[in-house]
Amino acid sequence: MLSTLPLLPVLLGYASYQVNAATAGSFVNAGNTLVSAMMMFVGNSEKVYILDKAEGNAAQINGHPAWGAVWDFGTQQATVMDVRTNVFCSSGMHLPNGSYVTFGGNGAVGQGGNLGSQLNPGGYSAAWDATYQDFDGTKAIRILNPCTNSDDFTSSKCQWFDDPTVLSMQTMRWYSAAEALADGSIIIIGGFTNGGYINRNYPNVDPATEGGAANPTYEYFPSNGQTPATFNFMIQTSGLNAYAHTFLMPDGKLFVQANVSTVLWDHKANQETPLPPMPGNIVRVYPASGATAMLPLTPANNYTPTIIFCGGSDMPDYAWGNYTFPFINTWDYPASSKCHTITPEPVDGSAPSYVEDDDMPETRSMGQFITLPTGQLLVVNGALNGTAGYSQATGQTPTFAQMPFGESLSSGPVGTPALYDPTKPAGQRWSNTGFGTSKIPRLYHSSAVLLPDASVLIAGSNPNVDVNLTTIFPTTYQAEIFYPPYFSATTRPQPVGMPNTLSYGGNPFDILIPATSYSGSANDAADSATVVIHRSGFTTHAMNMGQRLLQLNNTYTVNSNGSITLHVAQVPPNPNLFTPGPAFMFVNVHGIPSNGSYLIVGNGQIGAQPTSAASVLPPSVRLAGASGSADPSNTSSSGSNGSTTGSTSHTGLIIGAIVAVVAILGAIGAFIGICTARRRRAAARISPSSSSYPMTSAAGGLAGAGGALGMRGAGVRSSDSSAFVPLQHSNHSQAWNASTTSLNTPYKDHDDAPMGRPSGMGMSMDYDPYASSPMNPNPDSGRPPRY
Ligand SMILES: *[C@@H]1O[C@H](CO)[C@@H](O)[C@H](O)[C@H]1NC(C)=O
Ligand SMILES: *[C@@H]1O[C@H](CO)[C@@H](O)[C@H](O)[C@H]1NC(C)=O
Ligand SMILES: *[C@@H]1O[C@H](CO)[C@@H](O)[C@H](O)[C@H]1NC(C)=O
Ligand SMILES: *[C@@H]1O[C@H](CO)[C@@H](O)[C@H](O)[C@H]1NC(C)=O
Ligand SMILES: *[C@@H]1O[C@H](CO)[C@@H](O)[C@H](O)[C@H]1NC(C)=O
Ligand SMILES: *[C@@H]1O[C@H](CO)[C@@H](O)[C@H](O)[C@H]1NC(C)=O
Ligand SMILES: *[C@@H]1O[C@H](CO)[C@@H](O)[C@H](O)[C@H]1NC(C)=O
Ligand SMILES: *[C@@H]1O[C@H](CO)[C@@H](O)[C@H](O)[C@H]1NC(C)=O
Ligand SMILES: *[C@@H]1O[C@H](CO)[C@@H](O)[C@H](O)[C@H]1NC(C)=O
Ligand SMILES: *[C@@H]1O[C@H](CO)[C@@H](O)[C@H](O)[C@H]1NC(C)=O
Ligand SMILES: [Cu+2]
Repeated sequence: MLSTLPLLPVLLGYASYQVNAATAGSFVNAGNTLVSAMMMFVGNSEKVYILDKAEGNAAQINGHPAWGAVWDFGTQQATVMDVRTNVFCSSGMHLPNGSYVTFGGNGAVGQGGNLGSQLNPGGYSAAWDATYQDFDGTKAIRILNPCTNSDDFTSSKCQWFDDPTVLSMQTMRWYSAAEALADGSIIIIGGFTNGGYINRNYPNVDPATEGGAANPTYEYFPSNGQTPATFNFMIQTSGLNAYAHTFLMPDGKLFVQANVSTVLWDHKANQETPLPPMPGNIVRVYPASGATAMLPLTPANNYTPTIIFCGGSDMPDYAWGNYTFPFINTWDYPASSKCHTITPEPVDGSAPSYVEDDDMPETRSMGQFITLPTGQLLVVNGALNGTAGYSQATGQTPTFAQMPFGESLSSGPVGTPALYDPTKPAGQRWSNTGFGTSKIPRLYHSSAVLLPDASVLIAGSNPNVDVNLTTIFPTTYQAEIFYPPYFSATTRPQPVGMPNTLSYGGNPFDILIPATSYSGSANDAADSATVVIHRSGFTTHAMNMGQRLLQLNNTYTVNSNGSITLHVAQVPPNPNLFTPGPAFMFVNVHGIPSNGSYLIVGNGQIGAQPTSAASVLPPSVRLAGASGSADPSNTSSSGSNGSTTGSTSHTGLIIGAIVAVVAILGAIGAFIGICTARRRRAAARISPSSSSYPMTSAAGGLAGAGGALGMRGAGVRSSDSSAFVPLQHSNHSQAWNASTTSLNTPYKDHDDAPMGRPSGMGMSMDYDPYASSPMNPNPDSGRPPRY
C-alpha cells in the first residue's frame, strides 16, 4: 500500500515553487526524499525511484520505517513505498521492458544497524527484525515496473516485487556489480556475503573466499540454471573488488576494473585477457570511489567505447585495512585529482593503454560522473579527503569519541560540480566557471541522476550506520537540482516526431526541428544538430550503473520555412553498444539539448534482439537563407565558452530560505504529529547541514574545509567498535567455517527459517514473478516467529 505524509509535500511544494528558477550553474531545492537517497533511478518522464538501506527514517509505511520512495518530477514531492528486504548497498540495472531490478543487499538489521531480532542459522546475520521489519536482502532480486500518474500506484504492478521466497539469487551478494548484456539479461558479479569496509581480512591469506566472507563468483538474471562459477579476477583483486566497474564492450566482452587491475573478460567462456594496471596505484572502486563513466559513443568515434576514471584514492595497501575499518585516518589522506582514460578495444587493433587526462579542479573521492545529453560529463558530489564507508574507529583512532567527523571516513565535502568536455584539447577539458556551490555535503551514500529536462537530481548522503541528524555529516533527505550551463538558454529545441521505440538497424526516421527552436542560420543549426539516446542508469555509491550515451547518425534537410528535418538512423545493429531497454532521446542544437523523450530500445523482451542492416540515410540538403526564428538572446548556452550566469550568492539565498522552511516544517510536524514513531530522531529534523562548515567552492583547491574541529570529542560513546561490527562478525576466517559454507554450491537456509530462500530459481527466460502471487503479501502473515 502506498501512504503519504499529507502535509509535508504541500509545504515543500510551496518551497520549491518559490525557488525553482532554472538558472544555469545553480543548485535549487528539489524537495524532501523522505528516505535518504542511497540509490535512485529515473523510471519514466514523471518518476524517480529512491532506495535507502533499512534504517530508522521518520517516514513510516505499513508500521515500519520506510526505505523506499518515489519522487515526482512535476511536483518534486516524494511518497514512501514499501520494500521488504534490506536493499543496503545493492546493485541495480534496467530491463528490456523498462522495469528496473536490484540485486542483493544485507541481512536484516534493527536500530543502530544491529543484527535483526530473528537470526539466521549460525547467528552471524539475521533473517528479519521486529522493529524495522526488514527481511534479509543478501540474495534478493527486486523488480519495479515504473508507473505514471495515470496508473493505479496502489496496484501490485506499480509496487516493488520483493519476495525472496519466490525470486532470489543463488548466492549472497552485498556490493555486487551488475551489467546488462545484449539480450537484456544481466550479469551479477562478486560481492561480500555479509558486510565490511573492504573485502579482505588482513593479512589476506584467503583471497578467494576470505573464509566465506567474499563471493568471487558471478551469476545471471534471469538465471541460466548453472551454479555460479568463480571469476578469477575477483581473487586477483581481492580486498578492493566491491562494485567492480563493469562495462559491456562492442564484441560482448566485459571490461572490468577493480583494485588497480583491469581485465577484458569473455564471461561466456570465463576467459580473461589482462589489460594494463591503473597508473599511479590509484584505486577507483568503492571505497576509493572514483568517478567513472563511458564517454559518448558517436559516429565520429565509430561507436568505440572509452572509459574515463577520475579521482579515487592511492592509499598504500596497508592503509586499506580490513573488513572492520581502514588502518589509517582516511579523512587526512587527500583523494586523487587524476584522470585516466582507456579504450579497451581500439579500432586499429593497437594494444589498449591508460592515458593520463587533465586533472580535475580538485581532489575527489565519491565524485560521480553524470553524462549530459550534449556529450559533456559533469562530476558532482564527493570529498577532498578520505574514502567512502563509515566506521566508529580506525586503526589509528581507537574510540568513536575521537572520530573527528562522526562515522564518516571522508572530510572536505566538495560542493561545486565540474564539467568535463572530451572534445576540448588537452589542458582545457575541465571547467567550473560560474558554477554555484551546494551547501549540502554529498558524501558516502549520496547519489545523482540526469532528469528528463537535462538537469541533474542530487540527493542522499549518509555516512552513518543508522539515521543521525545531529552529526556533522548527517543523514540527508534534502534533494537538489543542479542546472548545467545550457540552462542559460531559455529557448530549448522542441523537436517534433520523437519515436517511442527504436530498433537495431532498419529504416531511418525523421524528426522536425521547428524554426522557433533556434536562432541564426538554418544550415549552421542543422550542422550542429545531434540526436542522442541517453540512459541515466542506476545510481549508487558514486556510480551510475548502466549509464550510457549513444549518438544516432543523422543527415538533414533544411526547409524554406526555417525548420530542419533530421533524418535519423536507428541504433547501430549491435545490441552490445546499447542494450535493450529504456532511454531518453534528446536533440541538441548548438549545444542546447531538448527535453528528453522516453523510449524503449529493442523489442522490450529478454532474449536475442532482432537486428537489421544499419540505416541508410539520404544525403543532407542545405538551403542558404533559411534561418531560425527564436530570439538569439534566448538560445545561447553559457557552456564552457566563458561567461555564465551561475549564481553562488543566489544559491545561498535559496538554501537559506529552504532551511527556514524546513525548520518551520519540523515545528509543525512535531505539533500535529506527522511522525509518530522514533521521536528521538524526529526532534532533530532541522538539518544542521545548512552551512555549519565550509564547502569547497568554485575556486577549487584544498584549502578551507577544516571547520570540523568543534565536533571533536562530541558524542562520547563507550563502544569503541566499528560501525560494521554487526555486519562483519562472520568475516573472521576463524569464525566462519568455509567447509560448511561453500559458495560453489547453492546456499541453503535452515529449514525452519520462514524467510529462508530457496536457491537457484532456474528460471526460464520468460519467468515473470508477477505471474505467481507473492507468498506473503501481507507483512503480518509473513512475520517470522519472534526469537
Ligand atoms: C590489490 O591487489 C593486489 C594484488 O594485485 C594486492 O596485493 C593488494 O593487497 C590488493 N589491495 C587490497 C587493499 O586488497
Ligand atoms: C553516418 O551517415 C553518413 C551518411 O549516410 C555515412 O556516410 C556514415 O558512414 C555514417 N556513419 C556511421 C558511423 O555509420
Ligand atoms: C581488522 O583488523 C583489526 C586491527 O588489526 C582487528 O582488530 C580486527 O579484528 C580485524 N577485523 C577482522 C574482521 O578480522
Ligand atoms: C585533508 O588532508 C590534508 C592532508 O592531511 C589536511 O591538511 C587537511 O586538513 C584535510 N582536510 C580536511 C577537511 O580534513
Ligand atoms: C521541458 O520539461 C520541463 C519540465 O517538465 C517543462 O517545464 C518544460 O516546459 C519543457 N520544455 C520544453 C521545451 O518542452
Ligand atoms: C527571449 O528574449 C527576450 C529579449 O531578451 C525576452 O524578452 C524574452 O522574455 C525571452 N523569452 C524567453 C522565453 O525567455
Ligand atoms: C515547415 O516546413 C516543413 C517541411 O515542409 C513542414 O513539415 C512544417 O510543418 C512547416 N512548418 C510550419 C510552421 O509551417
Ligand atoms: C561555443 O562557441 C562556439 C564558437 O563560438 C560555438 O560553436 C559553440 O556552439 C559554443 N558552445 C556552447 C556550448 O555554447
Ligand atoms: C550521532 O552522531 C553523534 C556523533 O557524531 C553521536 O554523538 C550521536 O550519538 C549520534 N546519534 C545517534 C542517534 O546515533
Ligand atoms: C518486465 O520484465 C520483468 C522481467 O522479465 C518482469 O518481471 C516484469 O513483470 C515486466 N514488467 C512488465 C510491466 O511486464
Ligand atoms: Cu554502501
